[in-house]
Amino acid sequence: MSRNDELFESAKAYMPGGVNSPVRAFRGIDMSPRFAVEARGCRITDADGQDYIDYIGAYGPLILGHAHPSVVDAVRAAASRGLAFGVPTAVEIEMAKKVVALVPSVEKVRMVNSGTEATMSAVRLARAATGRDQIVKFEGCYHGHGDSFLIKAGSGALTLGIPDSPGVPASLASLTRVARFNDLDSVRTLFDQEPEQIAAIIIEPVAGNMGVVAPAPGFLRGLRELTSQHGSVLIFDEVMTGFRLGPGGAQELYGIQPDLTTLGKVIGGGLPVGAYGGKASLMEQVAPAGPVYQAGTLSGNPLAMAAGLAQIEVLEETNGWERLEERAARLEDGLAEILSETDAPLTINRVGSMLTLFFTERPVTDFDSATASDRKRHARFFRAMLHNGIHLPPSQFEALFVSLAHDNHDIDRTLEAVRKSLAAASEG
Ligand code: KE4
Repeated sequence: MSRNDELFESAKAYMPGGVNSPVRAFRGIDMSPRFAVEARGCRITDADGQDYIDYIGAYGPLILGHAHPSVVDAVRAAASRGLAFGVPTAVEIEMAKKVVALVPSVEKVRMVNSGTEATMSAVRLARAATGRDQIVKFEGCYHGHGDSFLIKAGSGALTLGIPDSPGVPASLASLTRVARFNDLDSVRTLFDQEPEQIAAIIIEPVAGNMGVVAPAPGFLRGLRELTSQHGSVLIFDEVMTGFRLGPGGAQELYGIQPDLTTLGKVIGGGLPVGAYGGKASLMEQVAPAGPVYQAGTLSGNPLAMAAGLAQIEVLEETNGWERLEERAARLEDGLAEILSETDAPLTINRVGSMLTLFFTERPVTDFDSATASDRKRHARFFRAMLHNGIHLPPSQFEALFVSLAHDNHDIDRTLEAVRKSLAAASEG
């Protein structure tokens, strides 16, 4: 038995499914997960001493790659001064100033400890600010594991949400409406059916959790117009896209200003972090400035702030976002060339340094077209890529993340592995 397998057997004895987050368990991939021992740059080493070029990047935080010296030094220096204080620190002001300076719609921001906390808090604030209870989310978008988001589209015209997990009360689920990504009519219908009932629309402006799906032209602007028209709050969940698609994230890329934005991942550099922010008129309603309660023992933790600031500063000082675009475009161009030489059913979706290779020949523009992908073929491809030294995210419905640590040689090695692995994937 390999060391990875031994560790997984041991892990399952103490943790549900042997992991602390479900996606890490490699479910549907028909093999046990690789246990990371260490990582540097774009390479990760597992418990059996195998090295891989890594495209998980901890699902988004590691935009500079693993253990970047500037980030490690910043965390080490912060740790030497204490790990947490329970009183404010100046570094929290630096992070808040950075977010306000770079994210177009954010005038005030609150740090929390995860993307889930950020989205839960943003929805609570939107409900308080509007006095309404209903929210709209989109099929295929993931906003963390808050009860109001673990909802799937119900049947029937009202598309009443129904729980997508045991433990979510039906009464709460019924306050979430589910619309279709890139389908403005599905949103208009909800407003027509229940005008003035909807507190907020929450969306990943570029979906990353059904695989990467870009907003269709006019879709985000349509949401902005509908929410403004109906007095609802527009929440952009930029936990994945924030500070990744550029300094101002998706809202800068597409020129749409939401009322609230949630952030995470990149701003923590790999340490636990989340944030929500927006117009001062909204954020001033959050305790202790206002009545909307939200709190967190380790919110704004100085080590997470130091790591996030170090990442952002390296990106700003080294033209990082432009270089990231060049690397990701090289990968996409190489994949497109390979696809032109094969009859494998494949579709590439890329926005910036987020990319998904869907095993379907149809364009992927929403949840239905994404889930039409051949998951078994994807699993064979994943296993073959791992065998060829490339660690992709273990799900058809996750994004690959290109980091600044992926150089041209790494990208070219990846493309060689894709050629070999597609052949292996096509054998049943
Ligand atoms: P966390 O609570 O996992 O920090 O963030 C939740 C979240 C919220 N919004 C968006 C757009 C997100 O992508 C996420 C978390 N992303 C997943 C990856 N698809 C986290 C990986 C995991 O669950 O282990």
